[in-house]
Amino acid sequence: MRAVTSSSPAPDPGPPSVDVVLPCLDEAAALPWVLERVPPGWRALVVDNGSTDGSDRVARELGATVVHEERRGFGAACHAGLTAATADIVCFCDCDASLDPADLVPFVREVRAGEADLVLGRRRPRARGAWPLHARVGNLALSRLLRRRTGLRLRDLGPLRAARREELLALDLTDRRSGYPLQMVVRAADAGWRVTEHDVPYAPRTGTSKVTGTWRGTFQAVRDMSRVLQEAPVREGAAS
Ligand SMILES: Nc1nc2c(ncn2[C@@H]2O[C@H](COP(=O)(O)OP(=O)(O)O)[C@@H](O)[C@H]2O)c(=O)[nH]1
Ligand SMILES: [Mg+2]
Repeated sequence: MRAVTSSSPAPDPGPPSVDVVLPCLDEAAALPWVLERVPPGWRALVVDNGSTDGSDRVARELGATVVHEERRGFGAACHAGLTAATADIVCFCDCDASLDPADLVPFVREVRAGEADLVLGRRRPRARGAWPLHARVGNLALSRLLRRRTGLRLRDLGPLRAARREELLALDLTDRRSGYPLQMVVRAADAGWRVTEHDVPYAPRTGTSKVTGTWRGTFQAVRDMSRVLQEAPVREGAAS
């Protein structure tokens, strides 16, 4: 038997079975809670979007892989994570401790079993203040518009989700701001994906909101999402 010297490289753990994309803008306070809940064997891809609170260092110290994305915007962060991912299945989760990455386990099982192509978490607030009223109302209105546009009956358009990496890339998403999650669902529906939705607990975030907790963020989200809903369906094989 050959002695293992201290200079031997650590055994290659092999490719991750699942990559979890965690868009992150100044979430140092939330990162420990989020990262310790990423299921074993999965890789946490923290996409740092120009944080100034040391989020990248905290994430690295906690064992996450850090991807840097200069361009601001929720979609820019999510898409950089998707591009950096290598696992067959990619999940998305906010990095603010409002959603638990461990809740993604049944989502991944469903995608792996071929029972769904995109699984979404329907946010169920566990405490007052987890979800501001205007955000809830906006989301409900959005679900109606989505149903009219695609026929999909969803009750939320939450950020917790799982799908296959190559199929996600093939959707060719272009939004890089708040329309990204909606565009993913619209294009998935147009492509005939089976989209399912399951309840997940939604807790008040740690730290301050960048989107729905601010007027500017809310206004921008409404504008971005309206634009996505006005897009003509992408037809396969259509000349570009
Ligand atoms: N809005 C926004 N969020 C970003 C950006 N980059 C990363 N994020 C992350 O996206 C997630 C969702 O943002 P959040 O402020 O919680 O939005 P809210 O849940 O609508 O209040 C958080 O994990 C943010 O840190 C960015 O450039 N803009
Ligand atoms: Mg949030």
